[in-house]
Amino acid sequence: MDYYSLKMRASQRDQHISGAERIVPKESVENVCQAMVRRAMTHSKGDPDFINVKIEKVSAEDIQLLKALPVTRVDVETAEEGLKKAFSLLRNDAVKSVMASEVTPSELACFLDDFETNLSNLLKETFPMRGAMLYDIATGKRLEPDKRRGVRATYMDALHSSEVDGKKNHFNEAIVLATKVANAPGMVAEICISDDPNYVTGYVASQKMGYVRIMKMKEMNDENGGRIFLFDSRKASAEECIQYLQEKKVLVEVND
Ligand code: WAQ
Ligand code: MG
Repeated sequence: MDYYSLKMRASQRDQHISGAERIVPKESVENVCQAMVRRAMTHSKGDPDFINVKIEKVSAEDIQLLKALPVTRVDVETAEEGLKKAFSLLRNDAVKSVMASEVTPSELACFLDDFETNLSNLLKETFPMRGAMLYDIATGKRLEPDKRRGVRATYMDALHSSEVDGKKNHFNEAIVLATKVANAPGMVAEICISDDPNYVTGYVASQKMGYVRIMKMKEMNDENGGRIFLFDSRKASAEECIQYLQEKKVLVEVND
């Protein structure tokens, strides 16, 4: 069966308003395209003066099918508690990854000293980015070729996701993205906080921990958000990881 990738982005005076992407069977292309245009035209951020819709054929054998990460949730009272929880989960996975390669105890201690400080500092800088930071836990360095934009995961969708879905559903989109990201070469884990001022739920995710929703990671009306992909350059090269994130076609089987 032939599939098509559809991508939409809309802007107003060069400011991004809305975007969406799907991978759907041939017979759904028209309807999905219409739904995307509707999404662009009815966005709360305003009327677009530019909409770009790109439609590309994808052959079925180039598509990787993945099972969605298992989902759990953590309820917290405050954003501070949510962030603390997120960091401790990320730390677990990062330590496992570090321990899997030959490191001395002092290297490990050094890594742990810096880990949380580095991450929380980086999270303060993700706001203006359209993509994610790619943070190398082996060196503490950022690996995105374009540091202002970051790295974007693309070419992914839920398998059999409802045909015409004009509205953004934060969770449905995030579980698909997180599943693809967790399967990228060398990937250790991900942390995500929405840049939507009224969406305070975020998540951390990895193949080891699954997708962990953390119900509050920032205060209401705060538009600071962002994503950091934690990567281990001892396991794969940044190039192959980025290539997977940007080019591999992925459909995610979501159990609903
Ligand atoms: N690839 C890499 N980074 C991205 C991408 C992408 N395709 N899309 C967005 N980002 C980055 C970008 O810097 C955004 O500012 C940031 O992530 C947040 O994106 O279980 O809505 O689309 O309910 O605002 C989480 C759902 C929702 C939690 C996350 O992210 C739950 C969300 P947003
Ligand atoms: Mg957003």
